[in-house]
Amino acid sequence: MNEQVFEALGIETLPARLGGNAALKERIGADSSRWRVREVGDGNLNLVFIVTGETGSAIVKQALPYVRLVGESWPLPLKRSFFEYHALKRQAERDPGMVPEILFFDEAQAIIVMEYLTPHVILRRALIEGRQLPKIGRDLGLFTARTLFRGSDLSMPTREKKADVALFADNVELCDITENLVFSDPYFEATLNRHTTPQLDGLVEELRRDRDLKVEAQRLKHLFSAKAETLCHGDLHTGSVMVTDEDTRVIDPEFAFYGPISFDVGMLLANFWMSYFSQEGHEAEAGGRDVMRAYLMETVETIWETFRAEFANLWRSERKGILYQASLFEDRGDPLGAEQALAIVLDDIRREMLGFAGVEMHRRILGLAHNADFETIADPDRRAVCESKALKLGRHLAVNRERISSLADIRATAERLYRETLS
Ligand code: SR1
Ligand code: MG
Repeated sequence: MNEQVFEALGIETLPARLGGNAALKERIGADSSRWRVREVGDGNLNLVFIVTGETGSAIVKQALPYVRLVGESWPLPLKRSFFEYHALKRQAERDPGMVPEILFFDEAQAIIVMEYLTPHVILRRALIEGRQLPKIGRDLGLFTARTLFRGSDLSMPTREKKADVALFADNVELCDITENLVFSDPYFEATLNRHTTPQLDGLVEELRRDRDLKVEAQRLKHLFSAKAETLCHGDLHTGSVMVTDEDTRVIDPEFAFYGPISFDVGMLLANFWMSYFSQEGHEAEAGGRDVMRAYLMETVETIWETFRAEFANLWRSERKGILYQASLFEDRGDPLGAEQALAIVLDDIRREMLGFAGVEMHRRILGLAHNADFETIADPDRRAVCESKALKLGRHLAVNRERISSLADIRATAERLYRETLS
């Protein structure tokens, strides 16, 4: 077979197609006639297979030339697999042990063969079940600080960073998805939008008439498209994290792009806040998930505090790039100048991060790509109660982000919104 012609893998064809692959044979066993293949992809874009042989298992992920969620009417280039591979390589260097090990990459077939994480589960699923994972706050805080600091001009040699910006600049179509689906579509009647109707109709109309909100969403889009600060994961939600009680791994960075440091952190926290509001739709009796709700708020605080602390550590120990050089501060006997700059940089990140969180909460309820936290609440009345609270917090974050002084304030606002419809 000509390996240059793309062909989607299937359960039947995979052993014959990859049976000669040395890396896969070494990991799972050489006799491909004994391989068992399951397709487990439940994301919006790709095929994902678990392949099990006599000595082990591996994941085979293949991009399709279209958006799986929508179908062949929405073509999407295979090169996203190339960006995912390169992002995984960089993340593995910047925070070792936090992404799956890559065993093999075939650019023409858009195939990445990687470590099968077991007994890990998708974090979003665990949170829907009401499971509290003890390590995720710290692990995700460290991951975001390390990958985002070490991928920026605070750390990288500028020649290397600029070459990398050029490399990832070609991930145009995936950025285009985010630019439309996150920052614009939720705020008008875009064709692929959907929401829980008629329950949310009034609120949706109100949000789409909200001039302040639309202006903020466009300011955030401007940041997303113009602030090529660091290599972002690009789609860091709770469906992109796999967990056990002891281990946390971040997967799926095919949306990787050079953007604001604040982007990944904001997307991530938004998904914990959505989980917070969705718990009401999953609890067996009123208040049954109170402990879970408190855990989610504490996890948000741990992620942010860990991010800040690790970012500050790296600022003090690894600031070797072109920005805020030590030659201007520490080397001139002015360490306080560097601390002043750090405080300002972190404050900018915090204000941007809240805005990104706000629009992410909106697009998961109003746009094309919803999340299972809300979608698995079968009763639409119950689901709409949860979603409307999340929409209101999202609006508050996006519009008031410059004035919100602490995560404690957000927690108080979220708790007030949660209690709103309780009798
Ligand atoms: C058309 S792709 C929809 C969404 O799925 C991905 O996971 C990203 O979040 C994207 O926005
Ligand atoms: Mg994904």
